[in-house]
Amino acid sequence: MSSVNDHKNHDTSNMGFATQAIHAGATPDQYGALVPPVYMTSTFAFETVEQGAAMFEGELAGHFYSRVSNPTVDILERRFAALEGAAAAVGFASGMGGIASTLWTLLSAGDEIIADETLYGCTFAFMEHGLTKFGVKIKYVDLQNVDAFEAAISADTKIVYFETPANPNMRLVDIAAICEIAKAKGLTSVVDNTYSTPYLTRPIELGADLVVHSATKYLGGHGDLIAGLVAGSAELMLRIRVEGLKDMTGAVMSPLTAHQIMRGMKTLELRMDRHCATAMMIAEELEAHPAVQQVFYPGLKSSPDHRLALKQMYPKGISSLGSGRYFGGMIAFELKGGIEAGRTMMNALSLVKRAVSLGDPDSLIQHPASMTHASYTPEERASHGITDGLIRLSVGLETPADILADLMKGLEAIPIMQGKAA
Ligand code: 4LM
Repeated sequence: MSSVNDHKNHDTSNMGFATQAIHAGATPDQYGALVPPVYMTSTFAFETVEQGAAMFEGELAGHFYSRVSNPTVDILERRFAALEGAAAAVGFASGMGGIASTLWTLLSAGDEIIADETLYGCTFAFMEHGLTKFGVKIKYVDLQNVDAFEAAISADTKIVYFETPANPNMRLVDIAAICEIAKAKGLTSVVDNTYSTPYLTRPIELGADLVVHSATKYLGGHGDLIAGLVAGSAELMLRIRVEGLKDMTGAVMSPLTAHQIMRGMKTLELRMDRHCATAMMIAEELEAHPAVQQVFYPGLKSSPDHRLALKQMYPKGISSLGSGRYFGGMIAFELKGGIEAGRTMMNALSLVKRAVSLGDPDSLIQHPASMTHASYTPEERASHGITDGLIRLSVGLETPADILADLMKGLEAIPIMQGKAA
């Protein structure tokens, strides 16, 4: 197998986040092309039969089939690994492709995962309805409670898995505290860093073994692709590539998608600064609005996770010019009139689009209980902390005052705001 990810061509490792997002992993081509060529090829010719055999044996590095590795995807993988502070990374066809490839590589029948109570709906469905079909056990634990996590670990536990901030209710998990226990107990820790991005949080530096992403979101950053990325040690990533990706899911990233993600990542820091600054402003405005019951945003002083966010989400020493308000671009909130008021509000919006997904330049709003988290039963949602009245907003890159004005127009449409009964 090719040993991609293990060579350095252009050492940017001591440089800033934005520099790495633009340059890390670059391999100059024969023409000096600034943007890496898109190698749209399924296969690669061997010079000799012996050379091909050596690549299949893993004795010789190189690309031989694009389900295993591809030069364009390889540059993205090395660039992304640098951003996450990881030794290696692998690209996938989707976030779910990366999560499935990772967990199928690491688990066998009889093993147990401890997962946080709040997970993206399809990740929950994959665990609850997919992995369990193959004899894997799932234990859901509130991972904000470190003692409960330690107490839940059994002889069968192999993995601890969580999102922070969690989709959709914005709960934060203390990565360092959970991963320290995981390490001491011999578990593999897997953190879904989609909401934070490596600009705000680098789980590997905090002790995590693996970081998974829906690259569909902030990394791609333009709402025009579906992709996943996973980062970790060279040894784990090679296993995930040759077992989970090559043989189990085949969920391979297209070289064209890798090109689009690299274009998107060049502005990740700039975009995140704007997402964060606008989201902070909107969270404060929503919290002050009479129709709003509660806002869930770690940047708010009222958030129970604010202190942890200051510790875990602040890109210390990385950004030289940022806004200083770094709590991500996602907000969840509930209205006093419940989901009925929520439907009225969302249907009255015109700039902010009613759509799932997140991290796009376009502001997006959706109702988790009937959309992204509809794969939970109502009882499961209740016990996993996903309320029916919750509304999720992905704050985009439009002019901040325009996003706010549209949201205020939506809130004004609620009967309670017009003096009528809610
Ligand atoms: C959504 N999310 O929430 P792909 N991990 C997290 C996610 O939010 C998602 C995935 C993985 C949404 C999609 C409709 C935290 C997806 C899965 O969609 O397979 O790239 O990622 O709106």
